[in-house]
Amino acid sequence: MFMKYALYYYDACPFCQRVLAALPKVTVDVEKRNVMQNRSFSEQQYKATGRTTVPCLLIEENGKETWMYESADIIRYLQSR
Ligand SMILES: N[C@@H](CCC(=O)N[C@@H](CS)C(=O)NCC(=O)O)C(=O)O
Repeated sequence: MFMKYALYYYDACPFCQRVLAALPKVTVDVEKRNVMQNRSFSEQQYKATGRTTVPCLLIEENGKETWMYESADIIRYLQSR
């Protein structure tokens, strides 16, 4: 099964920092997408979800996209992979 993960975040967001701090200990690769440095990430997120809240985890599973909000949920999800 093909799985890909991308974290939408920006540095000044404390909830994002919690997720970023958890990344070194998870076993999957997570691409970091800084929405302040690249507005197209924000636009993509808004088009898909109607929100620009961060952190947000994009999960791609065999072409199917799932967008997950809430730092605690994202951390729990990644730690269970
Ligand atoms: N409960 C959320 C809080 C996320 C949150 O408040 N993010 C702020 C940045 S620190 C944000 O994106 N606010 C703008 C918005 O919600 O559109 C979490 O833990 O992930």
